[in-house]
Amino acid sequence: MLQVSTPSFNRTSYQEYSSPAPISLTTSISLSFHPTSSNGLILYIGDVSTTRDFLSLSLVSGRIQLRYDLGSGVAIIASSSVIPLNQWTSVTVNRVRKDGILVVDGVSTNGSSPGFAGLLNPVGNLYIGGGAGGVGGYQVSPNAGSHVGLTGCVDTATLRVNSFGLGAVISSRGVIQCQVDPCSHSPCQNGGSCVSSDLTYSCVCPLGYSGDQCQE
Ligand SMILES: [Ca+2]
Repeated sequence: MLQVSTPSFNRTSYQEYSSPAPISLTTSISLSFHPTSSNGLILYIGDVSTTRDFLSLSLVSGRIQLRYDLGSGVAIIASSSVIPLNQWTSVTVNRVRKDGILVVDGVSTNGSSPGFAGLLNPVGNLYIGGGAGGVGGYQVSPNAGSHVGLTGCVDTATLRVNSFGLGAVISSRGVIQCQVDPCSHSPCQNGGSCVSSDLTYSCVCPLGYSGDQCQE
């Protein structure tokens, strides 16, 4: 049983993490988020000072977009339907070289990036939210999809990148505690029960399971 808290973002706020796993050849991401506005950058991997390569997840007019540039052009893979605001939505991304699959609440969309490049490299840090630049902001690719940050919450405790959880926060700006009941999207796996208090939650795991979300 471990207490975890859920960050809330407001257009210019963000968290920066070191990239948690080797992701240049394949990148898989799973996350749950709770938007209160229909536009904003959710997640960004890249560093415009060293490479054009990036991978982003953003909300554009209510549709989720997965975008990446491996060095020879941008893939844009968009969810077909508009997602509801003020609800938790789960998203998974699977990229193998140029080919990507975006799954939003169980519905898949496929796409590919143009040209010959197949590696996401060099890999920059991972950011949640933000991306507006300006004083204290971080710079994103002009092709990143959204240039304002997400408004809403991201369950960073259950976020996985190539099966790894996020490490420690390197830097952060303007992040506050999410006001949504963190148990409302059932974060506990394998039959664990969720207990929320003071906007944090813990999972009580059945016998044989452990980990923050009873995932082990
Ligand atoms: Ca590349």
